[in-house]
Amino acid sequence: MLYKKKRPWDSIPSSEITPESVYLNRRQFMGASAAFAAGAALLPGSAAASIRRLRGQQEPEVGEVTYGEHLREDLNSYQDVTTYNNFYEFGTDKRDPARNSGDFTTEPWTVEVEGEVHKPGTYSVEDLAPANLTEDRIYRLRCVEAWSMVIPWRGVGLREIISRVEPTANAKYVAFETALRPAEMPGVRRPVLDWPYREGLRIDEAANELAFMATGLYGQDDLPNQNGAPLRLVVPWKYGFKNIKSIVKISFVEEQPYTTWQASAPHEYGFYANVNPNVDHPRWSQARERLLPFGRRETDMFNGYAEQVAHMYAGMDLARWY
Ligand SMILES: Nc1nc2c(c(=O)[nH]1)N[C@H]1C(S)=C(S)[C@@H](COP(=O)(O)O)O[C@H]1N2
Ligand SMILES: [Mo]
Repeated sequence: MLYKKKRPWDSIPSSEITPESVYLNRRQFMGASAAFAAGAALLPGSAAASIRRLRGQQEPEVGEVTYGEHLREDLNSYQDVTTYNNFYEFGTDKRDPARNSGDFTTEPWTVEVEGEVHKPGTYSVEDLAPANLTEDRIYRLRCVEAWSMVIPWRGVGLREIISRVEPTANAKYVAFETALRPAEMPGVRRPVLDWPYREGLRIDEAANELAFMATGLYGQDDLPNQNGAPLRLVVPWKYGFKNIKSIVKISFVEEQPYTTWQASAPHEYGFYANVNPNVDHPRWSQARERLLPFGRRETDMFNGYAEQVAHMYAGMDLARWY
């Protein structure tokens, strides 16, 4: 689906995304891995070739990639997106999710929708994210650990899912829960976090035009397991940990829900967790970030999406958010 007009999430100039990287044309990133090409373009040819060998860079098997002709963003490579992950259920090393999630069963998959909704029940992925509503969106991902990527997702607007299940007037928040399967998830056999992984949004945040439920990436219909197959939240103005993976339950509730990271370290990880360069993590600065694999950049308020989301936080104390 080719974008007919420029949409809000397309509005970040590539000069802001990676000041130090080259401007890639669509053809280049259709076939190759753009972030790698971007990094490589800064290096002499022989160095680029040896880094490519070292990194075992592969051509992503992308289908018809339809991001819109006007987009000129340098994506992170398929390799970066699928081998440098946080998914603690499969281990805490960045390489663990890719290494340990191969046996994770994502078919069949059902999602329980419960609480303050007119249409509670057990839904399939296809019920919640039907193919005819699927679109591609390129978003920045900014981890609270101060690294970032630019990722091309495929999926549906979260508001489409919300409108299908029809929340009641009492629904003030949405809570999400990840699958918990010790037999398939080696990481949950240790009490690293309070499993199952849980996250939540205020209902207006969930209905914001940017909130997205990914079912695929890089022009492919399915997500790799390490990225949260088969269904994973993407809220690009918030720190990465809000992007809960492999969702099995969605609850509409009246009170602000329990979230795993807030419970584990309340003064380090807040419920809102909006990207904010002015509020440091107690143990490190949030002013800048490492744009993988080779970049550095200033962190933007709301990760660059202030225009679409700042209005939701009018009157709240910015300095108090973690
Ligand atoms: N269930 C679950 N979801 C999760 C995590 C996790 O450990 N478990 N890690 C979060 C963090 S900290 C980040 S930065 C993103 C990383 O997403 P990616 O690996 O697809 O880039 O997933 C988030 N979602
Ligand atoms: Mo993260």
